[in-house]
Amino acid sequence: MTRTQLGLLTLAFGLLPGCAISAIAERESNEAGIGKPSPEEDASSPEADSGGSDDRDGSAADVDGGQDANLPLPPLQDAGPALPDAAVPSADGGTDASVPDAGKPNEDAGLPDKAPKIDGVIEAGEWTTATRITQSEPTNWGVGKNQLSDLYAKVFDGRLYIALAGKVEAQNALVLYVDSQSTGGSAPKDLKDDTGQLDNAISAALTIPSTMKVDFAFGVRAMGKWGAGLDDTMGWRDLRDPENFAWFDTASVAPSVCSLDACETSIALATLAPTGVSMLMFARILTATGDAASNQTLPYDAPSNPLTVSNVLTLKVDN
Ligand SMILES: [Ca+2]
Ligand SMILES: [Ca+2]
Repeated sequence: MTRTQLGLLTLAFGLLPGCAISAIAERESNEAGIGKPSPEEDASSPEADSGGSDDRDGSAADVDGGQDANLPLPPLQDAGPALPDAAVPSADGGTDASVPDAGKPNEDAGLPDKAPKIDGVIEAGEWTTATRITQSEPTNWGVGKNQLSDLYAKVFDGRLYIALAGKVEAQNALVLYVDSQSTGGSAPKDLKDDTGQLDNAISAALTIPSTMKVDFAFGVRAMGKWGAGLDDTMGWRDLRDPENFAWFDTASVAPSVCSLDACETSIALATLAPTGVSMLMFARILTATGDAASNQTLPYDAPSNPLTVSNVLTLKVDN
């Protein structure tokens, strides 16, 4: 397997003003921002979804489904079939876990590439060979409560590795959408699974480019979590059955860990079963009902209209 160091970053649509894209170079993570209300007081307005250019709007789905955020659902109530185990990546034994890598030089330069350690900590040098995108729009959902600044994506040794720098309150969800299969998938607004703490958020009222149909998603409803099995509030979902998402074990199949300010996860390419040379992805912070999104978008999109996705990350499956 060759490195992803040359991972190609393109955007499906033109970059918008203010877009901060850095495929390889490191930048300071932007934690600055001014105090803004939490989404209860300042959620994006419903009309944000109007005016999208998506020509598949004709079948707008009802993704509401009611507020289930705080219901103590049985863990397996909505679990789909457990999928076959994939190899668990080896830990890389990082020794400086307390130091985020933002702005640091590539300390792995010249060394063999290796798998990131899935521990929720973006360590110095750990993601330097990943494709990285950033955005610096201050959050309008509460500084220190709901934030999203960086997405790292890397294919290594047959697995997709993802890191998301940010945080999310328990009444919301941080979601990464992945289009790995060109022949299938859905627009999020056409997904209809409303059972499970992540499912309404994933089934969000998002308009996406007509060139994209999502097949998988990673989501989390709370920070400070180690994957420990099938988790109602964290992990990967298979969206190929748009009305009954399958889950993946957050420890053995798709290791997932969120510290208080970042999530890391990995999943086998064989599970995502990519059908092309690249995968498309984007991330949002959404209400649990999926009706509103925070203004912070990755890749960067118009902050006033976060429910319309214009820009997506293209990650090469292999080089
Ligand atoms: Ca790590
Ligand atoms: Ca697809």
